[in-house]
Amino acid sequence: NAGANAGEELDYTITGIDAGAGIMSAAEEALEVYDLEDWTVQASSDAAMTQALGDAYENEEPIVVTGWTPHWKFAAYDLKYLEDPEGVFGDAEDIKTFVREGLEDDMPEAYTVLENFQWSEEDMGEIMMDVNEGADEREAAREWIDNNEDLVSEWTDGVDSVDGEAIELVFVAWDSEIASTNMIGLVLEDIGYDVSLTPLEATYMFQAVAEGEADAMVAAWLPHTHDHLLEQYGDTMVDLGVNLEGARVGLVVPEYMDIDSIEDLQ
Ligand code: PBE
Repeated sequence: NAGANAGEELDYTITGIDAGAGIMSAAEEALEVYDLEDWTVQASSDAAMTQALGDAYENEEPIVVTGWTPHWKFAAYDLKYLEDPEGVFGDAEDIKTFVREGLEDDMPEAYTVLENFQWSEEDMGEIMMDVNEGADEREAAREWIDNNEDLVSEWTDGVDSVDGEAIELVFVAWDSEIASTNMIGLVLEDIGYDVSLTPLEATYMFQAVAEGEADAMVAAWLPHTHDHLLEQYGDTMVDLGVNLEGARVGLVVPEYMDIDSIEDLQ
Protein backbone atom coordinates (compact mmCIF):
# COMPACT_ATOMS: atom_id res chain seq x y z
CA ASN A 1 0.00 0.00 0.00
CA ALA A 2 2.91 2.28 -0.60
CA GLY A 3 1.59 5.74 -1.24
CA ALA A 4 -1.73 6.01 0.58
CA ASN A 5 0.05 7.88 3.36
CA ALA A 6 2.92 8.95 1.25
CA GLY A 7 3.22 12.33 2.95
CA GLU A 8 3.84 10.93 6.40
CA GLU A 9 6.05 8.14 5.20
CA LEU A 10 8.14 10.60 3.25
CA ASP A 11 8.33 13.26 5.96
CA TYR A 12 6.57 15.44 3.41
CA THR A 13 9.77 15.63 1.40
CA ILE A 14 10.19 15.62 -2.36
CA THR A 15 13.68 14.54 -3.34
CA GLY A 16 14.98 17.24 -5.63
CA ILE A 17 18.16 18.01 -7.53
CA ASP A 18 20.44 21.08 -7.75
CA ALA A 19 18.75 24.22 -6.49
CA GLY A 20 19.34 26.08 -9.76
CA ALA A 21 17.42 23.60 -11.92
CA GLY A 22 14.18 24.84 -13.45
CA ILE A 23 12.39 21.78 -12.20
CA MET A 24 13.14 22.86 -8.63
CA SER A 25 11.31 26.17 -9.01
CA ALA A 26 8.48 24.33 -10.77
CA ALA A 27 8.27 21.89 -7.84
CA GLU A 28 8.13 24.79 -5.37
CA GLU A 29 5.37 26.31 -7.44
CA ALA A 30 3.51 22.98 -7.44
CA LEU A 31 3.55 22.97 -3.63
CA GLU A 32 1.71 26.29 -3.71
CA VAL A 33 -0.69 25.49 -6.51
CA TYR A 34 -1.73 22.14 -5.00
CA ASP A 35 -1.87 23.40 -1.40
CA LEU A 36 0.93 21.15 -0.24
CA GLU A 37 2.15 23.56 2.43
CA ASP A 38 3.41 20.71 4.64
CA TRP A 39 5.79 19.55 1.94
CA THR A 40 9.31 20.68 1.11
CA VAL A 41 11.50 20.12 -1.92
CA GLN A 42 14.90 18.97 -0.80
CA ALA A 43 17.78 20.17 -2.94
CA SER A 44 20.55 17.71 -3.76
CA SER A 45 21.89 16.70 -7.18
CA ASP A 46 20.91 14.45 -10.05
CA ALA A 47 23.35 11.82 -8.73
CA ALA A 48 22.02 12.00 -5.16
CA MET A 49 18.41 11.96 -6.34
CA THR A 50 18.92 8.83 -8.45
CA GLN A 51 20.79 7.20 -5.57
CA ALA A 52 17.85 7.86 -3.22
CA LEU A 53 15.45 6.65 -5.89
CA GLY A 54 17.41 3.44 -6.40
CA ASP A 55 17.58 2.78 -2.66
CA ALA A 56 13.84 3.34 -2.20
CA TYR A 57 13.06 1.23 -5.25
CA GLU A 58 15.05 -1.74 -4.00
CA ASN A 59 13.03 -1.72 -0.78
CA GLU A 60 9.71 -0.85 -2.42
CA GLU A 61 9.53 2.25 -0.30
CA PRO A 62 7.67 5.37 -1.34
CA ILE A 63 9.59 8.26 -2.83
CA VAL A 64 8.71 11.32 -4.89
CA VAL A 65 11.45 12.84 -7.04
CA THR A 66 11.78 15.72 -9.45
CA GLY A 67 12.07 13.74 -12.66
CA TRP A 68 12.55 14.29 -16.36
CA THR A 69 12.75 12.54 -19.70
CA PRO A 70 15.12 11.73 -21.36
CA HIS A 71 16.68 10.06 -18.34
CA TRP A 72 18.01 6.55 -17.83
CA LYS A 73 15.98 6.11 -14.63
CA PHE A 74 12.91 5.25 -16.73
CA ALA A 75 14.82 2.40 -18.36
CA ALA A 76 16.25 1.19 -15.06
CA TYR A 77 13.05 1.31 -12.97
CA ASP A 78 9.27 1.20 -13.46
CA LEU A 79 8.30 4.78 -12.83
CA LYS A 80 5.40 7.09 -13.57
CA TYR A 81 4.85 10.82 -13.78
CA LEU A 82 2.25 12.11 -11.35
CA GLU A 83 -0.55 13.77 -13.24
CA ASP A 84 -0.38 17.53 -13.13
CA PRO A 85 -3.92 18.75 -13.81
CA GLU A 86 -2.95 22.38 -13.14
CA GLY A 87 -0.14 22.20 -15.69
CA VAL A 88 2.54 23.53 -13.36
CA PHE A 89 5.28 21.56 -15.12
CA GLY A 90 4.09 22.47 -18.61
CA ASP A 91 3.59 20.12 -21.50
CA ALA A 92 6.17 18.68 -23.80
CA GLU A 93 9.52 20.42 -23.73
CA ASP A 94 12.21 20.78 -26.36
CA ILE A 95 15.91 20.97 -25.65
CA LYS A 96 17.48 23.83 -27.54
CA THR A 97 20.91 25.01 -28.59
CA PHE A 98 22.12 28.57 -27.98
CA VAL A 99 25.41 30.16 -28.92
CA ARG A 100 27.06 33.47 -28.14
CA GLU A 101 26.68 36.44 -30.44
CA GLY A 102 29.46 36.55 -32.99
CA LEU A 103 30.09 32.82 -33.09
CA GLU A 104 28.87 32.55 -36.65
CA ASP A 105 31.61 34.93 -37.82
CA ASP A 106 34.33 33.67 -35.49
CA MET A 107 33.77 29.94 -35.85
CA PRO A 108 31.46 29.26 -38.79
CA GLU A 109 32.31 25.54 -38.79
CA ALA A 110 31.24 25.04 -35.17
CA TYR A 111 28.21 27.24 -35.74
CA THR A 112 27.07 25.03 -38.63
CA VAL A 113 27.54 21.81 -36.67
CA LEU A 114 25.67 23.21 -33.68
CA GLU A 115 22.91 24.50 -35.93
CA ASN A 116 22.56 21.09 -37.60
CA PHE A 117 22.72 19.08 -34.37
CA GLN A 118 19.48 17.25 -33.70
CA TRP A 119 18.92 13.78 -32.25
CA SER A 120 16.28 11.79 -30.44
CA GLU A 121 15.43 10.70 -26.95
CA GLU A 122 16.63 7.17 -27.83
CA ASP A 123 19.97 8.49 -29.02
CA MET A 124 20.59 10.43 -25.85
CA GLY A 125 19.29 7.50 -23.82
CA GLU A 126 21.93 5.16 -25.20
CA ILE A 127 24.77 7.30 -23.90
CA MET A 128 23.04 7.93 -20.58
CA MET A 129 22.42 4.24 -20.04
CA ASP A 130 26.05 3.34 -20.77
CA VAL A 131 27.25 6.00 -18.35
CA ASN A 132 24.84 4.80 -15.71
CA GLU A 133 26.21 1.30 -16.16
CA GLY A 134 29.68 2.59 -15.42
CA ALA A 135 31.10 3.66 -18.78
CA ASP A 136 33.24 6.77 -18.93
CA GLU A 137 31.22 9.72 -20.31
CA ARG A 138 33.59 10.41 -23.14
CA GLU A 139 33.88 6.77 -24.11
CA ALA A 140 30.12 6.30 -24.09
CA ALA A 141 29.78 9.36 -26.33
CA ARG A 142 32.51 8.04 -28.64
CA GLU A 143 30.76 4.70 -28.97
CA TRP A 144 27.47 6.39 -29.82
CA ILE A 145 29.21 8.49 -32.48
CA ASP A 146 30.85 5.39 -33.98
CA ASN A 147 27.47 3.66 -34.13
CA ASN A 148 25.70 6.65 -35.67
CA GLU A 149 28.05 7.86 -38.35
CA ASP A 150 25.24 8.60 -40.80
CA LEU A 151 23.45 10.97 -38.48
CA VAL A 152 26.66 12.66 -37.34
CA SER A 153 27.77 13.16 -40.92
CA GLU A 154 24.53 15.03 -41.61
CA TRP A 155 25.63 17.57 -38.99
CA THR A 156 29.17 17.86 -40.33
CA ASP A 157 28.33 17.64 -44.03
CA GLY A 158 30.37 20.19 -45.97
CA VAL A 159 32.02 21.56 -42.83
CA ASP A 160 35.75 22.24 -43.18
CA SER A 161 38.24 21.06 -40.61
CA VAL A 162 39.79 23.63 -38.31
CA ASP A 163 43.21 23.84 -36.75
CA GLY A 164 42.90 23.57 -33.00
CA GLU A 165 40.78 26.65 -32.32
CA ALA A 166 39.55 26.73 -28.72
CA ILE A 167 35.83 26.43 -28.12
CA GLU A 168 34.07 26.25 -24.76
CA LEU A 169 30.76 24.50 -24.19
CA VAL A 170 28.93 25.06 -20.91
CA PHE A 171 26.45 22.63 -19.38
CA VAL A 172 24.92 21.55 -16.10
CA ALA A 173 25.83 18.14 -14.67
CA TRP A 174 22.41 16.62 -15.26
CA ASP A 175 22.75 13.12 -16.73
CA SER A 176 20.92 14.19 -19.89
CA GLU A 177 23.25 17.16 -20.44
CA ILE A 178 26.39 15.20 -19.57
CA ALA A 179 25.43 12.89 -22.45
CA SER A 180 24.60 15.58 -25.02
CA THR A 181 27.49 17.91 -24.21
CA ASN A 182 30.12 15.19 -24.25
CA MET A 183 28.78 13.88 -27.52
CA ILE A 184 28.65 17.20 -29.40
CA GLY A 185 31.99 18.17 -27.85
CA LEU A 186 33.58 15.10 -29.42
CA VAL A 187 32.01 15.86 -32.80
CA LEU A 188 33.60 19.32 -32.65
CA GLU A 189 36.89 17.79 -31.55
CA ASP A 190 36.77 15.46 -34.53
CA ILE A 191 36.70 18.41 -36.92
CA GLY A 192 39.72 19.92 -35.20
CA TYR A 193 38.54 22.10 -32.33
CA ASP A 194 40.22 22.20 -28.95
CA VAL A 195 37.06 21.71 -26.91
CA SER A 196 36.55 22.43 -23.25
CA LEU A 197 33.41 21.42 -21.38
CA THR A 198 32.59 23.51 -18.33
CA PRO A 199 29.95 22.39 -15.81
CA LEU A 200 28.06 25.28 -14.22
CA GLU A 201 24.80 25.98 -12.47
CA ALA A 202 21.90 26.65 -14.82
CA THR A 203 21.89 30.42 -14.31
CA TYR A 204 25.61 30.72 -14.96
CA MET A 205 25.34 28.51 -18.02
CA PHE A 206 22.89 30.97 -19.57
CA GLN A 207 24.86 33.95 -18.34
CA ALA A 208 28.16 32.67 -19.75
CA VAL A 209 26.70 32.31 -23.25
CA ALA A 210 24.75 35.57 -23.04
CA GLU A 211 27.87 37.50 -22.02
CA GLY A 212 30.11 35.79 -24.55
CA GLU A 213 32.31 34.14 -21.95
CA ALA A 214 31.42 30.71 -23.28
CA ASP A 215 30.67 29.80 -26.87
CA ALA A 216 27.67 27.49 -26.75
CA MET A 217 25.30 25.28 -24.82
CA VAL A 218 22.94 22.51 -25.91
CA ALA A 219 21.02 22.38 -22.63
CA ALA A 220 18.15 24.89 -22.69
CA TRP A 221 14.81 23.27 -21.80
CA LEU A 222 11.95 25.29 -23.26
CA PRO A 223 9.32 26.64 -23.49
CA HIS A 224 8.78 26.09 -19.78
CA THR A 225 11.61 24.84 -17.59
CA HIS A 226 14.14 27.58 -18.40
CA ASP A 227 11.72 30.31 -19.45
CA HIS A 228 12.84 32.57 -16.58
CA LEU A 229 16.46 32.22 -17.71
CA LEU A 230 15.60 32.86 -21.33
CA GLU A 231 13.76 35.98 -20.32
CA GLN A 232 16.79 37.20 -18.42
CA TYR A 233 19.51 36.25 -20.91
CA GLY A 234 17.80 35.48 -24.22
CA ASP A 235 18.30 38.91 -25.80
CA THR A 236 22.03 38.50 -26.17
CA MET A 237 22.19 34.86 -27.27
CA VAL A 238 21.69 33.30 -30.69
CA ASP A 239 18.97 30.64 -30.83
CA LEU A 240 20.06 27.70 -33.00
CA GLY A 241 16.86 25.78 -32.55
CA VAL A 242 15.77 22.46 -31.16
CA ASN A 243 18.26 19.63 -30.71
CA LEU A 244 15.83 17.18 -29.08
CA GLU A 245 12.04 17.07 -29.21
CA GLY A 246 9.63 15.57 -26.76
CA ALA A 247 11.36 16.07 -23.43
CA ARG A 248 9.31 16.25 -20.26
CA VAL A 249 9.61 17.23 -16.59
CA GLY A 250 7.43 16.54 -13.56
CA LEU A 251 7.13 14.75 -10.27
CA VAL A 252 7.97 11.08 -10.63
CA VAL A 253 7.23 8.09 -8.39
CA PRO A 254 7.71 4.32 -8.64
CA GLU A 255 4.83 2.47 -10.33
CA TYR A 256 4.20 0.52 -7.12
CA MET A 257 2.97 3.64 -5.35
CA ASP A 258 -0.80 3.99 -5.09
CA ILE A 259 -0.94 7.62 -6.12
CA ASP A 260 -1.43 8.94 -9.64
CA SER A 261 -1.68 12.69 -9.35
CA ILE A 262 0.10 15.50 -7.56
CA GLU A 263 -3.29 16.14 -5.97
CA ASP A 264 -2.96 12.77 -4.20
CA LEU A 265 -0.11 14.20 -2.12
CA GLN A 266 -2.56 16.46 -0.29
N1 PBE B 1 16.34 19.15 -15.77
C1 PBE B 1 17.09 18.45 -16.78
C2 PBE B 1 16.73 20.55 -15.98
C3 PBE B 1 16.72 20.69 -17.42
C4 PBE B 1 17.33 19.40 -17.83
C5 PBE B 1 14.92 18.94 -16.02
C6 PBE B 1 16.77 18.69 -14.50
C7 PBE B 1 16.06 21.63 -15.14
O1 PBE B 1 15.16 21.31 -14.38
O2 PBE B 1 16.45 22.78 -15.20
